[in-house]
Amino acid sequence: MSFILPELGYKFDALEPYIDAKTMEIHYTIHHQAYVDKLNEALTNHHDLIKNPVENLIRDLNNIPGAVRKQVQNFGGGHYNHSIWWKMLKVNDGEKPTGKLLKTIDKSFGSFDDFKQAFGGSATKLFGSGWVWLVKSNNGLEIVATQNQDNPLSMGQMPILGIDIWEHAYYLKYQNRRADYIEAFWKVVNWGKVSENLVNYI
Ligand code: MN3
Repeated sequence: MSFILPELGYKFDALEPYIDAKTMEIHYTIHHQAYVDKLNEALTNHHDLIKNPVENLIRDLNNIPGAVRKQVQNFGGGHYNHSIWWKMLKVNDGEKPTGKLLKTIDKSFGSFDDFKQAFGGSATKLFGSGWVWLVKSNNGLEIVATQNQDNPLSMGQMPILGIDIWEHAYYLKYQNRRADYIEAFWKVVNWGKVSENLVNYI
């Protein structure tokens, strides 16, 4: 057994014009595939680890042997982050959170607009490569930024929405205009999936 690239679930052009088809194709077939390949390569001689779901590996990095811990953190994180992210994306035609998700956002941030501003602000300010997440924690919902391919799961928090802030996620279409990418991101949040994550996450 080894790790495999999961189905994307939609065509490369499904998120046009907000995220372009070429970026999606490269992001999925080259970047995500590379994380999968490098994780498999790193764990070639660790049969006990390779049979685990990737989330189990990154949930407790201290349990990973030191010799491969960094690889699991980087490549396992990259594999896991992208696997959950593809499912969080869908052209939403202006749809907004409803029901329990909206109530929880209001309770944690004041309003949906306040949440968007805080999340977008965190994504704008993130230095270098990383992700910004909306996570479930003991105190309700929080916004967390992670460097590289780290995932909040490693810190005991459950990511229900994320945005990839690596340049490979937006550079072809937006170049240095990260703020435009973040603005466009709101058009492709799959709020139905985020709601599901709030209730069912792992
Ligand atoms: Mn990426």
